Amino acid sequence: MGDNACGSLHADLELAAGETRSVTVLLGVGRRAAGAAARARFAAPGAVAAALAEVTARWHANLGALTAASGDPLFDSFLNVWNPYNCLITCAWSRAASLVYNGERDGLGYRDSVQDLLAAALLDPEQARGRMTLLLSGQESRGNAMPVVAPFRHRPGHEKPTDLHRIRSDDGLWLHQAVLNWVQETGDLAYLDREVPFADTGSATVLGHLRRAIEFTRAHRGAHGLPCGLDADWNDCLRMGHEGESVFVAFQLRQALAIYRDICLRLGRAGEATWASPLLAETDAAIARHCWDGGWFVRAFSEAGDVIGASSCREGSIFLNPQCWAVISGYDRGERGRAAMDAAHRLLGSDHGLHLCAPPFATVPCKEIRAVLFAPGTKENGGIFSQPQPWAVIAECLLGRPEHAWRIWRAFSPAHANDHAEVRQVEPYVHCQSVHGRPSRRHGNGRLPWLTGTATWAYVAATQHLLGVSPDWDGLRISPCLEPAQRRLTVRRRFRGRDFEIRIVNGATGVGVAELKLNGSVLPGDLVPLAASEASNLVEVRLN
Ligand code: IFM
Repeated sequence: MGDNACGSLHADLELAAGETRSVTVLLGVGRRAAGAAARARFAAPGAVAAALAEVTARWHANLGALTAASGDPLFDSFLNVWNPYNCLITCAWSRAASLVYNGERDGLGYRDSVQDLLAAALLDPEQARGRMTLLLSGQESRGNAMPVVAPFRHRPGHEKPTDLHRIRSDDGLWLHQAVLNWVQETGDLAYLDREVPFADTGSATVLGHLRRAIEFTRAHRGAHGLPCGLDADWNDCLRMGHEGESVFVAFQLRQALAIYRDICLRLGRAGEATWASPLLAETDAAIARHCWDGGWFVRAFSEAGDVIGASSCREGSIFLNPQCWAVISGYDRGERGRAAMDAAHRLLGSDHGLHLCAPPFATVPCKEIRAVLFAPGTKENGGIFSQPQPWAVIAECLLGRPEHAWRIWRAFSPAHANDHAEVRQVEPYVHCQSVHGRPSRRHGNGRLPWLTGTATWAYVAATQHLLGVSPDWDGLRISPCLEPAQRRLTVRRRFRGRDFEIRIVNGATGVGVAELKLNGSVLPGDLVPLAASEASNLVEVRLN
């Protein structure tokens, strides 16, 4: 009748006083012979305990990649255990095994799976490399990505090209940040020159794949010179029309171009960097000309020429994503970036996080904004969508505003919701897709736990921006963003096989490094250079 299927097993045991017996329940999917082999293997005494010890050790190794002692036990327990666990489980299952999707889809949703790599790069770089290569081979030779890559039947070089009307405009542009982050984490620059097939035909180096994604986006631009919305962008419900334009994707494009240029400079490919620079300037100019509404950035332009997410709109007059991405993409970290985020706090803020848009949709045609199908204040229709919350945290850290950043963090953090669990309803150790917004009678109720891109972004926001320890080409970049009350904290992090204990002492502002010492020696700037480090290191940081 549409609810979730449930099976149960039971075994009757009669125990004498003091007697101990063990029952092993073996579950799996596969061929009969593999099942028989597994049964034989685990029948041996001690085999189950040994396998469990192996699994436990592997999890500890993964989770031990980064730990923090911040003085806030809720922040620490979530960051040290549950958030990375949520990230790796979400990455492994992607969205394929989700009860939410009722098993209707047996592949990896492209955009979500690429974003999952951001956390996996630190927690399990080898697993991330395999997944990244698979996803790169889900990019088609035109530069777009297949909406779903099904690992078990994926045949790189032989997939049918996706119908242009089914292509999502954002998919391929998540690759740039994911690849950069992985390469900076591992130091494996050679990966950028690895040849990977396209899904349909031909192949290119990883760097070539990144260029192709940019070329595709540039080849599909609309009346304002901004990227076309195509089937949808990150927001599944926003149907701008094929020729409509997405401001969110425009920010993604400018970020992709900036990353591409930086990678090329690093590789010494000046010609490629010179290709990207004017395109970046052109993208910025189109954004400057068309996307600022006076108080915030608009969300999109429909094929019919209507603006979406502007003060003139009666429904959906402001959207959260473009405000965050104007800052994240590096487009504006000054006056407009601050004004845009201020508008987001003012018009979208609540105790449970920032609403995705407001006011909710009620009368727009469903074929333009599918969110109108959801009750006001839920999901994409003005709910508090979880994934953009860490984007807002990151934006505030990049603006150097710790109070805003930490306030948003606490508002959407599952652990911090445990004191109002009866409202949140979702387990306090896992992120959920969205929370009912103010227009809903259930304001504050969380929905759809586990398989959400929130996990990976929350991890990035906490580790790289709040704690401010990020992988860079030559070492670890230190840029914490702390509230005045956070006087000192410690981060332990693995980086390219070496251990770093980073002790941070706050100053008056909570941002900007005043002094940095590596193993007792003062270093200039905010980079801990790998070349100057040892197997085990003490980093002492004093903030401004
Ligand atoms: O970005 C999407 C995601 O791919 C699936 N869940 C909903 C998100 C927002 O529409």
